[in-house]
Amino acid sequence: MTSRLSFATLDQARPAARRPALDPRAMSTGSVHLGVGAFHRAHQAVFTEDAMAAAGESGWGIHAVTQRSARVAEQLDPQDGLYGVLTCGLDGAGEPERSLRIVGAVRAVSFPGEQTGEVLARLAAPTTHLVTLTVTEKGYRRSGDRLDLRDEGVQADLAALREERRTGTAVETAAGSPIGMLARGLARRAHGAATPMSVVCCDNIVHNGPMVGRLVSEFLLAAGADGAAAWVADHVTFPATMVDRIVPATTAAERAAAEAISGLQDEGLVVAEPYRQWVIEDSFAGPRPAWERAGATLTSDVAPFEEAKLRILNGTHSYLAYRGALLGHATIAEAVTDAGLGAEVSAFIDHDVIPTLTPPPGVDLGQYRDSVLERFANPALGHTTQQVAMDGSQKLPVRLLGTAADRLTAGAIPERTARAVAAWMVFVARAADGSSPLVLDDPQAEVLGAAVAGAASGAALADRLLDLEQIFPPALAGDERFRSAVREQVTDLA
Ligand code: CS2
Repeated sequence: MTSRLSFATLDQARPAARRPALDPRAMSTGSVHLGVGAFHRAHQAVFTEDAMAAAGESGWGIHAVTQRSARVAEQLDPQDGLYGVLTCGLDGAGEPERSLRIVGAVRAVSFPGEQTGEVLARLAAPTTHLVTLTVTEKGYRRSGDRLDLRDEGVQADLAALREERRTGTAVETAAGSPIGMLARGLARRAHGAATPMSVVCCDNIVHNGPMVGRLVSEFLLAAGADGAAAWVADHVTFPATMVDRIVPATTAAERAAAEAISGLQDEGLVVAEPYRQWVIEDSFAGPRPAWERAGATLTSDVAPFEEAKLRILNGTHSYLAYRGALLGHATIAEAVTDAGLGAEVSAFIDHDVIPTLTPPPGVDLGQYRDSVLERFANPALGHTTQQVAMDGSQKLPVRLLGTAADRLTAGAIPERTARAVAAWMVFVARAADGSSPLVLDDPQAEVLGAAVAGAASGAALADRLLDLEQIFPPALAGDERFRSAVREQVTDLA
């Protein structure tokens, strides 16, 4: 039987598997990460480990926290936090090429269920200088731009903080939401060590850092913790970031491939493309890993990078996911290499997206488009259209609707963006009526299902979904030029 990856077996890993860049046993923990999915393990954890190795530091081990379940803890605890990143690229001849590195930067994993106390203590500790987050769009529990104070998880956290303040003793009720957990930790910090902290949002959301700062403040004020809110405003920074690496869900075949390389079983394996990018606003309240020495860009203005990435990469990803799934393509690579669809998304980027963007310093947007489409076409990746199609109600506003609004303001009709939106609508309708293998995996699935049920025509389907204010800002939905473009495109696609 193959042994499982852990400190005890690390030395038995075959030489083809790259070992951690520095000895994980010698690391101390300097940061907390909320939302330890595959993306964090393939992105920030790798940058952090490389930064520690480059700078000869060992103080940036990560205390990672799952959003809800204990699953990642079950994967990583028996492995002493070690896991592999299987990179799937192409060699010079265009043949699939895989390489494996073992990462050791994740030093502990907690899940909110029973371990909220541990996490709160870690957030309050003066040795913690940094929090990073990848909790996905829906994890922020927003309603419009604001924290949804009616959300059950947020309410549980508000009750816990009120109780802690009222009794003056630590309340460790299970965290119900990532923002609640973070704000409860920051409130303790404010009244304890009061050491400054930096909170780095790594989700695909417009102006992600400031958004998290606002939600934390709203939470603290709603809990009556005005003093903590004022302390946070003065001592905690929320740098904005642009994060990029394609990280599909890991399959059994990939676990077997990694095991064949290392000779060790790895339940925490993640899969990624070779490319990775991280642009970070240089606004830190205390020390941070030397991420720039691991290839990250520290800059005073992330906005142009963020906007180009969200609108070109993520916008096109969603377009390919919905249109591709409707055309029967299982993967993004199949969808983008479908000649018709490939041309369609290129034209979308050129005609609708690029005119809305300011090129980031040193970036040619045409080249950026080509590199994104080439990355999507990587056949070694197996990123499914169904995976990217998930959570459309949360993703559309960030990825597509800003483009549409900006084109309308400029006096142009964003026909191609309307087609992308229409593809989502038809996808929703087909997935909701159960007549196809498509799955509607979305926190708003019920609302969407009710909205599309019985829509008698393409135009009716478009109207019903456009009327959902939690997705379509009224100014956009009320623009007749946009509405009729979407109606036409839905009719065409349906
Ligand atoms: C994708 C992203 O699943 C999705 O919605 O668009 O996860 C994408 O792969 C990453 O943002 C790439 O950086």
